[in-house]
Amino acid sequence: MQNRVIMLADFDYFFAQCEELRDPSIKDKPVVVGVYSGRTEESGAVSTSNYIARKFGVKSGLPLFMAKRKLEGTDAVFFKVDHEYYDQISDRVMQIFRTYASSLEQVSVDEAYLDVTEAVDGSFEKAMEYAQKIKTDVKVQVGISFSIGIGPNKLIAKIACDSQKPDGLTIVKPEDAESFLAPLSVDCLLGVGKKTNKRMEQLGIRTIGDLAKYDCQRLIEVFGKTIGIYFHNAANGIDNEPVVEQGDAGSISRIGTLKQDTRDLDFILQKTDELTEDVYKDVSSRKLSFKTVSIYMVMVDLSSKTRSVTLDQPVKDKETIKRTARSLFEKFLRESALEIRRVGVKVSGFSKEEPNQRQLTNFFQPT
Ligand code: TTP
Ligand code: CA
Repeated sequence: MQNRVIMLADFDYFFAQCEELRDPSIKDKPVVVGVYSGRTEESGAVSTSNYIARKFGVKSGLPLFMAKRKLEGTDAVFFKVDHEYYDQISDRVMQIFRTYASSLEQVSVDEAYLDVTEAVDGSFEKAMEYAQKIKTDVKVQVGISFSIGIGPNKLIAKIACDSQKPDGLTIVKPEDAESFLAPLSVDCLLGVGKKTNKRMEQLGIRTIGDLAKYDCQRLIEVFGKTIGIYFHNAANGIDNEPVVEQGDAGSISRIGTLKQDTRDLDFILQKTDELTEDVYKDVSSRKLSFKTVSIYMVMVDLSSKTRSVTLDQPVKDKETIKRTARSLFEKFLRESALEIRRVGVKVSGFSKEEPNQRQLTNFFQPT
């Protein structure tokens, strides 16, 4: 098989950068975007901040009143999240990415994998130039900067991207993968959270290099077969997951990352209900009816799964999406033992006519 060349693009301080784009006069000030819970004027948390604000210790998750305190005496500006605007910017960038990649996998509002193997003839030398070209194109057309990681697979592209931000461009050739990964802490790997990190520490595993050399059989005993093998492969830079397009012209979908890996139905549904609101907004603004509802899951071992139901008749209401997603997740959780990292909701099988009318009339006609 030909060497793959995969990129991960991750937009810099995304929500705050969008605000700077809307009003460039704030560029040299600390910029904070927050979610206001509405309880008091000050209650809520920081969604993200620009790098100037980060120098003051203001980062995602910090309570807003603390952010205000840390930025006292500066000319900091605060914004409420405006998802609609950020989604529009994101869509424009993704459209440009699409013209450069043979497949594009959008993983969140500000992150996407691009399979550029064909475009660069499998050459890592060409990939560097190609990435620069994409960066410039997006900067000129939309005005957004982002970091790119390039590697022989998604796993390495992701770690490469995280290693240099903002406006980074990091390339890891296949022959350098081992030496690139070895010194990094194991928690750079997807799926290694606090608990797993601690467990690994007890086993004497601190770096990815330690993990790569660790006996695979023993890993399987400790973490179970799927996860044990995943850790062994990941540490050795092995990842065969393809870059998969999410959705197509005939579908509307949203994907999001859960705050923590979980198998808790209510926790998952909280996220999917949020995603459903966005999907529904899109569906209703285009006056569409749909017949199929699907859910999408990325598991802790990075494998992805989908489940769907096709209804007898087209519908167009939000509750059907929520209810169907719930029953699909209930069923899925019974079938799979792994924790889930990301979830998605999709509707497809569109029609434009008013749903149900004709069928209902038929139904009531005497035979
Ligand atoms: P990230 O990519 O994690 O962060 P970022 O783009 O703000 O900064 P970086 O330059 O480090 O990539 O998240 C993308 C967006 O998701 C971010 O702009 C705001 C939102 N977000 C939240 O709302 N809450 C959070 O806790 C995090 C981490 C992100
Ligand atoms: Ca980002």
